[in-house]
Formats: sequence, structure tokens, C-alpha cells
Amino acid sequence: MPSKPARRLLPHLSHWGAFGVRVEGGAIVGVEGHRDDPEPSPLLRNIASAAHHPSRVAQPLVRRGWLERGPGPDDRRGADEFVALPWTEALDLLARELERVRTRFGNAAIFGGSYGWASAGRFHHSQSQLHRFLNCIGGYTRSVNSYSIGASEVLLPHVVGSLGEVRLRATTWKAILEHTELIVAFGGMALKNSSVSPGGVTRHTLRGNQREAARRGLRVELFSPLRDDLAPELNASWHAIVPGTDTAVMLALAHTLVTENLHDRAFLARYTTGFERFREYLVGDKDGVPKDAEWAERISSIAASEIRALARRMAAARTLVTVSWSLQRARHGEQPVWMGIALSALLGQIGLPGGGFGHGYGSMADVGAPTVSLRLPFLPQGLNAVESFIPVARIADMLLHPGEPFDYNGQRLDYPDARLVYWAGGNPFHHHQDLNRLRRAFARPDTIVVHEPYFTAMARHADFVLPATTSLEREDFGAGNNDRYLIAMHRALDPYGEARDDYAIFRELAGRLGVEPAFSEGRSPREWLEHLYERWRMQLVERDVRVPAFAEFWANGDVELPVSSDDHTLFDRFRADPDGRRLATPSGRIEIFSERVDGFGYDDCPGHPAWLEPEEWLGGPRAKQFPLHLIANQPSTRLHSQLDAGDHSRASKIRGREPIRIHPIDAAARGIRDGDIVRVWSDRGACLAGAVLSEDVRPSVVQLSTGAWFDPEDPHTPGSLCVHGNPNTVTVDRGTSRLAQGSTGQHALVELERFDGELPPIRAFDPPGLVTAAL
Ligand code: PGD
Repeated sequence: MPSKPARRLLPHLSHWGAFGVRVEGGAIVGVEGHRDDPEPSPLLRNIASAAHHPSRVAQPLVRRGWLERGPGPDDRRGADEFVALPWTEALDLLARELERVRTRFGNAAIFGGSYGWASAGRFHHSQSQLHRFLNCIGGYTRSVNSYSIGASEVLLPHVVGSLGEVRLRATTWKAILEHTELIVAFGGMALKNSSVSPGGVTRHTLRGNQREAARRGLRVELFSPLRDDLAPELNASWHAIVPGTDTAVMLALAHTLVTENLHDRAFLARYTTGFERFREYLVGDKDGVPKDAEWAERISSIAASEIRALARRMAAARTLVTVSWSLQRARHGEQPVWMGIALSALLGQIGLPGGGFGHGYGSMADVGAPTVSLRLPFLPQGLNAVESFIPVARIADMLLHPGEPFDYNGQRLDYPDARLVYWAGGNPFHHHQDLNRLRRAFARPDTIVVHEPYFTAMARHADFVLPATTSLEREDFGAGNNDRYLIAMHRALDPYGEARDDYAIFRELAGRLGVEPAFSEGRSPREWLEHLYERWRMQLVERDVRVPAFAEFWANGDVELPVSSDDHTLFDRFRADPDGRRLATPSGRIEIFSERVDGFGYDDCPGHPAWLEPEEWLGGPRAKQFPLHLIANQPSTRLHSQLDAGDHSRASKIRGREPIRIHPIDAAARGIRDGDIVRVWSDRGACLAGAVLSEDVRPSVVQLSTGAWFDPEDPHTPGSLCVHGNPNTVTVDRGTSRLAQGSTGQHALVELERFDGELPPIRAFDPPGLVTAAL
């Protein structure tokens, strides 16, 4: 029988790409990348299978212990059963609890940071919705900075004036292909990460650009413990560095430049400040330790001769020094970023076509893309009447140590006493470090509320689990930074079970708390989309940019936006006019030494870039007990923990466990063969993983990507083994430094052994136990 003709492709957008989706009989039957995408992301292969996966939350749930005993600390969170309630009852209860907390403890007791990537879409963006709602009821304690790039966000304003220019006006690939002769890539430029960009990406171009670079003979030097942090097409020289020691190698490169008089004195004098103070440290004037190539070899294992030869080549060629974001997601993560800038400054090529510094090529799809300098439509969040905040990665410290002081970027602040934690669009049991500590922290508050489409570990640790729609179940529009299209996101599926949009949930709560008119302004989601779009369209007219009216945009499925520049180099305008285009630093120049940072007096982030020994590295004393360095990097088959239930992600697992790559030498020493299940542990916790033997990881290094859903074997027992392979069971919950307090999840020292016991089942994707207790 001939099959029914498939319906037309509905336009949609995700952080991993724009796509069209074909639906038949209420199910997804086809997903195709955007017509203008040269290489759609493989992550699209998860979409159909994840859409109606049994791990979806189908109805509002309240934790049994909370219903029985009311709000309060409870260490059964994460191990308790849930009671299904009708929406009206669940929302009545929650509204009363919000009212209780804000009247009794004040709005600062509501922690609404709610970090996470949520879904693409400018209106239904979960955090924007949550923050707008909480601002309507008097505000909330917020979080600042991100898990992605927390150290750089705080450091770069001191060194080059802002992160914005480095992030969104990076040297374009066009300029690199035309002018760059040598790229020295610390942390590489991994293709897997370039699948995604926050808010969406239409064109995946990194592989094409790297192929073209290879064709043109551009030389690339890769410093990474992982060979595949660069595409094989690039034929890079691989320097298999000891993890966490890039700053030492960069210092030694700088040392060679300075001692061989290869540094650009004129550039340093005109565009930078503080070189002399840094030089004293570099040559060892004060501490008697020259940071020379032999010194760096002892730390990094990179041969001194290689370092010296490379420094000379860098001085002789148009060189781009790139530092991946992963390097700053580690203890003292400020240092490789600052040192990368200092090294580029010594070369004197900052602002010259294709030369200088770059941050995040291969960390995100949009770095090096042509710029589209238009502000996109967004949902206004209103004003937050509460001042208290925490650096985002200090969540467990806040919950475990209310009222205690902490340092951050020159300030001494106190942790607020958060009684109610509200999360929409994020998964701390994915993104945070030391999950056993996080479980202890999440036992503390009176109440935890989570909106989630899926039964993530965060949802399991909540008191209220409110089922949220996915973006495929609602209408929206969206675009990523510097993306060329604003994409209409058509509704493709009916809401799963009783799931509601975050907007609808907050609108109901706002009604119960007397702020509905302020929250909704009387608009339906479709009316909001039209309103936000039309307001944006009018603003564009003032900039002489014309886009069609909403109805036409919606029918077309997307609108192309004008590119403002596709051929520029970071800081070219500053180089051309350093007085007219002063940087927003105290000196107006690049600060190789920062009086301001120095004035903070932090021993873990001094006034100039420096090699600071981390607690967890192969050269330190802890390596005797934990002799393997874990790289907990971004996954290639999903986005963070999103889509882990999808077919593409699950196909990568080994007997259901997340793969861990091990060098054959380390595997042989432990009697481990390819495909064995291993137990990985540190003194924070342990998880199982499936062994993959590979010479693409350096000896003494293992690599286990983030994102396997946390699955403690016995949730009632503190510190229980994660049977699925979430690396944050073994990572350290410690800030990058007192300056940025960023996440350090990328690195940890571990040990592993073959796991010969009976394999525990994976239950992360099964819904938790439900009871039908009456209220
Ligand atoms: P996601 O898995 O994207 O992780 O951490 P993040 O919390 O962003 O979580 C988003 C959640 O939002 C998902 O559970 C998804 O189901 C939910 N969601 C999606 N759409 C909606 C919606 O419309 N409404 C609601 N209510 N929910 C929705 C990412 C973070 O992890 C990041 S950015 C980085 S860079 C860090 N990287 C590392 C690392 O390198 N190493 C370690 N060890 N740890 C890391 N953690 C960090």
C-alpha cells in the first residue's frame, strides 16, 4: 500500500542547528538540516527518539516527604517517591510556599539563578521566563557568569576591557585563511564542540574551514592531552602535554622570545602596560626561577628544544595563538587565557590580519564566524529588587554555608540563606562538580522547584516537578550570536502528557500571587511573538535594515540577516587607533600586569599571568594516590545532558555505560581490555564506565565526557556508585580562583580498575516511583 505523503517540513531551531521536522500521526518521521547548513550536526539524530521518550515527565508531581512533612531540609531528596497532583492543586501549594518564603525570609531567600542552556527560542527561554516571574514578585538571589567560560568572563575585563569583543568579534576564518601562517592551538579546536552555539546555529562551517586551511598549507601546532582535539585533516603536530600545564609552556615560549630578543618592544610600549613587571617574573629576577624551556619541560613533558624552535617559528610567521575554553574550566583557569594574550602581545601581532590571540575556536560554533551586529528580539525580564548574588559555580557552597563570607573579583561577600531553590532550564546534576557534595547541599533548602521536560537527576532531587513542554511542542523564534538567520520555530507536536509551557506555568502562579497583568501583559504566546518581533522590526528600520512583517516571516520559516563583517581580526580597530579606541581597562591598553588584580591580593590569581601548581595534576603529590588525569570534556553525541536518552547518544555507550578512553599502556597495567567495564574513582566519589583503548589520549590521561545522566546505584546511600558514568561524581567542587570562582570541572585526578562484579542496571531513564497518596 502506498504510504501517506509526508507533510511539509516544519522549521525549527536548536542549540545544535536549524532544522526542518516532518511529522506524521503525532510522531516525528524526518529531521533535515537547514538548507544553508553545509554540515548539519549529528546531534539531530537524537531528536525523533528523545521527543516522546519514557523519561519525559507527564504530570505535575510533588515529593512525598514534602507533602507529608511540609517544607524543610530533607536528605531523602533524590531517593523519595513522588505523588501526582492535578495542576491546580500543585500550583496552589507552590504559590502558598512562594508566599511563605518571601514574606517570612524576604525575596533574597529565593535562589532563582537557574543556570542552564534550556532550549533555543527567544520567548520561551526558561531562565528569562523564570526571572521575569520572580522579578514580578519582588526579586531573587541570582547567579553571575557561566560554567562555560566563568574564568574568562571575570578576567578579560581586567586584561582587555571585556569578554564581548573577544567572544563576538573574534578573528574570522576568512582572515585566518587569507593571512595566518601558523596556529598554535592550546586545547585544540575540536569539531564536536562546534556543533553547538547558545541560542542556535544555522551554518556549521568549522570542518570546511579546517579543510581549506590544510589545503592552503597553514601549519597548526596542537597542545593537548587528546590528539582528536583537532581534525585529522589539519595534519597538526601533536604536543601531548601534561594536562593543566599550558601556562608553563606559554611562559617558556615567552622566555625564549624575550631572551633571544624576538619580542616586539614597540608593540609592547604602544599597546600594553606592565611588561616590565611580568618580565621580572619571566626571567626569574625575584624568585630565582627563569621560566625557560627546560623549566617548562619538567612541568609539561614538552621537550625544551621543541619549545625553543616553536618560539622562533612563531616570531617569524603570522601567528594566531588560540586558547580553548576548556583550559579555563580548570583550577587557575584564568592563567592560560591571560598568558595566551601576553604571548600574543610579545609577538606584536595583535590586530594584524590573521595574527594575535583567539579564544574558543572549536569551543562554540560561532567563534570566527562573520559578525551580524544586530540585537535580537528578547523577552524583557524586568528589574530585580534583590542585590544578592553568587558566582554560578558556588551553588553548593551557598547552600552548605549560608551567611559565610566568600571572595569574588575583589569583593568580600556573604552567602545568602536560600530557603527556596527554583530551577527551570538547567541540570545541576549535569553541570556541577562533586555530585555527592551537591546532594548534601540540595538536602538543605526548605523547598526545591524544578520545571523539566525530562526526569533528570535534578528533577529527581526536587520537591515540585512541573512538566515542561519541549520547544517542539510550542511556537517560538530564535537565532544564535552572529547567526545569519532568525528562524521561526513552528509547533510540531502536541504537549507530552499534561506538560505546559514555562510561560503558562508562571502565568498561573502569577495569577495566584496577584501579579498576572504585570507578568503576561495580557498576551498569549503567539501575541508575544508578534509583539517582540514587530518591536524588533521597527528598531531595525532605524538602522536601515528591512525584514518582512511577522506574518510573512512566520510563513517563510526564516529571515536572513545582513552580515556586518566577515573579514576582520580581533583588536584591529584598537591597533589602528589606540587612543581613539582605548580598551576599557584602567590603562586603556592590554594589561600584561594589572594593578587592579594585583591589588586584590589573591595568591591564586596574582597581578600577571603565572604558573600556579594546581592541587590535581600529574606532577603533584596527589598523583601518587590517583595516578590518572581525567579530562571531563564536552560530549560528541549530545549537548551536555540534553538528548542523552536519544538513540545517537545511547548508541555510543558500552553495555549502557558512558565510554572512557584509556591509553593501552595504562589499560595493560590494570588488566583492562577494550569493552571492559571499569570503576573510576577519586576521594569524592565513583562511577562505572566502558573502556575504550586509544592512542589518541596521552598516557596517564583518561577521557570521560560529561552528560551521562547521574544514576546512583542506591540513591538512599550517600556517595553511592554512579552506574552510568557521570564524571562529575569524581570532579572537584572548587573555584578557579578567588578572582573568578569559575567551574573547574574539566580536570580531576582519578584511579580506575576493571569492574568484575555483576553489572547494576541503568535506571536513569526510568521514571521514579509514584504513589497515589492523598493530600
Ligand atoms: P543541560 O544538559 O543543557 O546542561 O549545563 P546545563 O545545565 O546547561 O541542561 C539543560 C536542561 O534544561 C535539560 O535538563 C533540559 O531538559 C532542560 N530544558 C530544555 N528545554 C527546556 C524548557 O523549555 N523548559 C524547561 N523547564 N527545561 C528545559 C551545562 C554546563 O555544564 C556547561 S554550559 C558547561 S560548559 C560545563 N562543562 C563541564 C565540563 O567541561 N566538565 C564537567 N565536569 N562539567 C561541566 N559542566 C558544565
